[in-house]
Amino acid sequence: MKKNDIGVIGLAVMGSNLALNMADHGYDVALYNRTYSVGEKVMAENPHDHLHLYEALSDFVASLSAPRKIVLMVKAGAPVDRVIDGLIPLLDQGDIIMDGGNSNFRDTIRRTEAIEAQGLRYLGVGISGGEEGARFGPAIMPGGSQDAYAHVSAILEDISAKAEGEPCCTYIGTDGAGHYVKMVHNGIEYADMQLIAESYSLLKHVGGLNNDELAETFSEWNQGELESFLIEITAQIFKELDPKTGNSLVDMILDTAAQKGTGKWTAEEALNTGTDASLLTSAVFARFMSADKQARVHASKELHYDAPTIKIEDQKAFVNSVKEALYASKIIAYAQGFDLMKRASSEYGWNLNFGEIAKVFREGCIIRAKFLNRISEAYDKNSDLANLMLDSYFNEKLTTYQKSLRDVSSLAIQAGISIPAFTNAISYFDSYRNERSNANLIQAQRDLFGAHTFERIDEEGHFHHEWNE
Ligand code: NBP
Repeated sequence: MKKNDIGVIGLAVMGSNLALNMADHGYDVALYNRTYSVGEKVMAENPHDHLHLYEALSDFVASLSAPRKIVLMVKAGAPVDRVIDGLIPLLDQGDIIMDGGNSNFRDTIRRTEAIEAQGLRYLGVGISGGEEGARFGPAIMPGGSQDAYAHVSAILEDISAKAEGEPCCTYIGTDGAGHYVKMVHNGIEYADMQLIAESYSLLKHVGGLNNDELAETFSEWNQGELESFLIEITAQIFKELDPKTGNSLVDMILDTAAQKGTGKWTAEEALNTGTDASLLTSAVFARFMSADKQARVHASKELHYDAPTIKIEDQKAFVNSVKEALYASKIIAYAQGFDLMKRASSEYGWNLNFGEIAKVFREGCIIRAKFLNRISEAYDKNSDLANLMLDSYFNEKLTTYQKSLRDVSSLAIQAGISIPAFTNAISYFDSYRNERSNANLIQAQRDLFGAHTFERIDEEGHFHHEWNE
């Protein structure tokens, strides 16, 4: 009997759709889920000649061709370890386990070491695109040994999204590299969403746009350099009506944003690697603040600011300024995300290829955007680019658009509208281009209270000064 090409364990939203995607590409896919009835439901709802469900894990494993290729699509964290523990006794040398969930890259590094020590092979595979992506073509970021990747590259590339005919799937680097890049993708996604949300605040509260005008504005923006999945769905959201009340649905949604952890990990990694990712991090903090609804409702009655009336003389020009501010900030968000990956690459020994990573993000994933081609071109021109903002295209855009970012940020501050991502963007830009910072004073303070020493501008070495009492 013909053996199955690949197996999928975990048949919730992501696993079932990924399996269907593989089956559509002609692969015979073995399926297993801890709760068998979940698998039965998937089979009943999606009958497919290439899908084969097994009740016993041993039968699932035995049905696979050698070397066995098994994708785990279970909840990240302890469930991944539980499934691996159950699988290991059933596998043979050289078999390949792939974790396609949002695992923490440190767990992936640990699992790679433990599993490969037993003669098996392990890949940590970042997959982005949600349900739709999994079903019809996600962006895929595989990490692990290249030898293991060679056995699964054809399947992963087949099922991935395609951008200009190229698969949005490329080998990222050893052990946790794939999950790291997926984590940073999610950190950038948080920033992209926060910047769009802040643009919404400005357009609505300062510009006075109603939801129909907002829909039209975002649709227009999606025709130009901001063209992206997130701008497209934002335009769509403003058109949607609430079936219960007939109001705009967006106005009926509670203003508390949820999060599942990858944004927080990105912020932690910024601190761990000593990277200024203040814009990305501000997007995570903004979600925390949004979730503190009760405190905000209370504070809104206690903390007052009499905002001056801000009159926008030319609404069209204001909308254009917000667009330029958004584009400039988006450049800065990606500059921080890629800087984080650059530092991680050297810290964890991954030798990441940033041009290829930008290409993988072009389709299938949530941050897919026209803009990604520019990033990949920038790294094609100079693979060792110190910061994305220094690329000639992005430099020119920042030179032109920074005025709008400064203008709308000032207006928002005057109006009392919170815009942490915009203000962090301009602050990062100004601190990165500042040849002489104010840290001379910090060093003086450190030396005065703690004898931490300082370096001098005119002489090599570390000095301590006996400060006057
Ligand atoms: P979930 O993250 O909701 O996980 C549900 C699956 O995990 C079910 O198959 C469940 O089996 C299984 N599972 C659990 Br929970 N504990 C288990 C255990 N101890 N042993 C065996 N199986 C266990 O599924 P998902 O939303 O499809 O996501 C799968 C992975 O993909 C996650 O890591 C997620 O973060 C990642 N991801 C999700 C999205 C998205 O848009 N949803 C996007 C990108 C990445 P059961 O049926 O028996 O409970």
